[in-house]
Amino acid sequence: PQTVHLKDYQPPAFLINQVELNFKLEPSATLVTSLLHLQRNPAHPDGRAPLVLDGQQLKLLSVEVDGQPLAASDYQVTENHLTLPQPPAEFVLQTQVEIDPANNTALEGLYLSSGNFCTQCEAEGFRRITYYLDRPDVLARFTTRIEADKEAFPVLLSNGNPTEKGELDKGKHYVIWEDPFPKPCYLFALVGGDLHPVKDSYTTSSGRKVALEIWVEKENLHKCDHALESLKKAMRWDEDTYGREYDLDIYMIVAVNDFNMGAMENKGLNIFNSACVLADPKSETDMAFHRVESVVAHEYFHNWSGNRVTCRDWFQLSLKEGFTVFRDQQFSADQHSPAVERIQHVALLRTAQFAEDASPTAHPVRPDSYIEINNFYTLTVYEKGSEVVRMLSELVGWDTFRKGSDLYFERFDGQAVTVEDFVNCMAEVSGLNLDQFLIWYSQAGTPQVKAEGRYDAEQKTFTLTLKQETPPTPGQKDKQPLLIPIKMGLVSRTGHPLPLEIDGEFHGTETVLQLNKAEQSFTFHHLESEPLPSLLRGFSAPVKLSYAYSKEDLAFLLQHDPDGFNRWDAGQQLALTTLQELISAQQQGQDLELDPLLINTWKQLLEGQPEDPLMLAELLQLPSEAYIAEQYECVDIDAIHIARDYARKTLATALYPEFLRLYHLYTSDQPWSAEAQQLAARRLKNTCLSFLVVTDAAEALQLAEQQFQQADNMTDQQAALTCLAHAENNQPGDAALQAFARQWARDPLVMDTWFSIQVTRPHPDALDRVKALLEHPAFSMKNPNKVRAVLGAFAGQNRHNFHRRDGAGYQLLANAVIELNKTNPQIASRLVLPLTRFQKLDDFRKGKMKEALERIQQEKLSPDLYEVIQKALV
Ligand code: B3K
Ligand code: ZN
Repeated sequence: PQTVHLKDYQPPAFLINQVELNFKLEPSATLVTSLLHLQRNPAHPDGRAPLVLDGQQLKLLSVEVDGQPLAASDYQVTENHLTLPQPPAEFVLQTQVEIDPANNTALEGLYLSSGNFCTQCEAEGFRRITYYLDRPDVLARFTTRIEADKEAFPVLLSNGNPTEKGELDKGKHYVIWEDPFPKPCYLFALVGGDLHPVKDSYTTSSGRKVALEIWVEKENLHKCDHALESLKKAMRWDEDTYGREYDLDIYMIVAVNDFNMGAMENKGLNIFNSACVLADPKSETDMAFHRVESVVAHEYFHNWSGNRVTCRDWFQLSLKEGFTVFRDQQFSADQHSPAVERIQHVALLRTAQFAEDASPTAHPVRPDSYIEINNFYTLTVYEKGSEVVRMLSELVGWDTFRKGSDLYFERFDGQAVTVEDFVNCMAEVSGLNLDQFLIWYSQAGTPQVKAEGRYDAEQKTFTLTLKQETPPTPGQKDKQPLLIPIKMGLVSRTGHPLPLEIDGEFHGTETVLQLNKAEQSFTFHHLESEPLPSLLRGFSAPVKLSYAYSKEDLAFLLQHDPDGFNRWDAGQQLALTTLQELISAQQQGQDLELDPLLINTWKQLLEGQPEDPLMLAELLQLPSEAYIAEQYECVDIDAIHIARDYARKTLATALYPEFLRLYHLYTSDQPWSAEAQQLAARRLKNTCLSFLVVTDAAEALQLAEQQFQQADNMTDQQAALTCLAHAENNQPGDAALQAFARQWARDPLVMDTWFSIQVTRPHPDALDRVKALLEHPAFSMKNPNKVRAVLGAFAGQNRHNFHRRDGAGYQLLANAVIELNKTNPQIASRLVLPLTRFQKLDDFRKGKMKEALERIQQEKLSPDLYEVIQKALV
């Protein structure tokens, strides 16, 4: 396979002004006729370059230039290209190809899902539909005519506005769609099937009426309200916050069951994984409701950040993804609790993205080379990319950031641009020099910031010294200092925010320090007594910051830090330090004893009437095993699991009455509502229940069983089921799992959670359960949601069982990867990642993981897997 490099970018040799597509849909033999209005690109250096179109797995039937059939000697066809060596400067090219959607298991291009036609073209799927210049910097106007059997495929959709439809012979019908906005082909979409709409409308701020439609299978019609409401909220929010209005007369969302990722922002016709659009309180949890809202918003926001202004090449992916994730996070923060939203995003970043940064697949937010671009839809490009945009917004301030985004959308509307174009807009409106800031896009790895504080009682000064260092990553040994914004404050030992005076300048009680050298000191004046620093508030930069706090300091900050995020983080650090003591004890064969400081701190949290129950539920989450592992150079899987498990049980036993009191306080017999207070109550109550059940007390198991049976909503039912299925005593859990499967057998999304709950069991039989579930009639390797629910959840969320010393977990995963390599390379390449994270494990496990990878390597690999495995095994 070939490596593509950012430095080799060249503009396309030809431009396409207009595309006319004609589809005759047949499951195993769809005919695609395409008319491309081509013209030489004056910006290309070679005025005689051939026309090289991309195409994969296409059966070419005919080629015509300006209406004249070409002889076979006038063009060349290879596995991936159709080449016209000497085309005219301006002409119309017609090609006709046949494709086989029914056998398309890769779910890229045109395929069938539950009998319905749908497409996925990002990043390079359009070349599996027809010959084309499949690159994001070729923007064209599309007209799409779709013809199909009317009974089997009554609904035919594509981008833009419907302009014509009619009946044809032999029970066929057709529809024509016209998209007035020039777009790259990765935003093309087509749907044909037996689907049903939920309809609404939205009036934009300038008074245009937009039809809104969500298309689903009939049995899911009752699950669309939430997505529809979310869409309207997102449309309003983007007008209010970014001044961005929707531009077509219709906005459609289609739900499909087989989808490689969450959703796709195709112009005017989003296609969604049904898990990211369907939500009903009886069958979906609060978490699923939140996911639907944020994914609907994310795809909607792409209409500007991605579609109207798109990427020059795929290296610029974060230009649209990082910015759009930032926008959807802002949106969610405005709908819910900003602190809790921030906590959850940071928790994901600090475990999964930091782990990626420390792995063989580490790459910068803007990678500089790839073999398979689908491998780069990563946490680094999305989540770290969003952090980079967030830092920009903090550096220039919101009002200026908004001016910069206005300038960006106006200046580049209808164009395909680069990360520099975006950052330059911010530099221009702010007057700041952002050259050093750009390193965030090109340098991989998680920067480490060591902070030290020194109080001088005589001078009444506090000096904060910050040192930054980024560890080497594959292919990038030497790292440069970054511009790191450190939002901070000082807190007095009596719990008050202190005024900040640096070099005679006053900064109120909170400031953003700009760390831009390897080492820098900041001195704060006029401090009567030794303060406690509160650093990296709101997680102002995606770095690992360390400061030598005592556990008492952390307990104090947990109570007194004015920043909500930092209060939570102090609690996490306190728990982490305490857990690390247990881990050492376990490793040295000593008895485990939990520091009473943690118990007492939690006791205080649990007493009285909580001010913010949602936040309290976050404060009561012990750091995950994955996050604990992040702290070590050499990870002891078993000690981490044992220590954390012990801490949970000890806290649960010591604070049983407190958990029980809060459980009852937040249990109500009111019917389910989406309202914030109720949502918070459910989350806190279910957190308490999970601690109660850990004690294995009969009373606690009974409460869980009762909640399981009586719940009128999936949040409560699923939480109780998880408690039961993960309890030490198998019996009530097994009964509940059976009852649940009987109740929900016909709902595939609910069955996904049923699978996941079982494969994340802490018990030693987890792997056997996984094997059994792979044979379950509701499981299918062809359905990505099922693969993620069983294999993804096991490898990702059941660490100590996946990392069993006998290597059985690795073998199981390798077998699945080998199977998926043949059918769905994208999913195979995702699923293999846990096997590549062996750097910090013991030699024995390392050996077993590499063996599993080497076994996969024996296969004829797709470029996707080839790239990942080759990086892991160098
Ligand atoms: N842009 C799509 C992701 C496409 C993934 C292709 N492998 C969804 C999104 O980020 O909104
Ligand atoms: Zn996106």
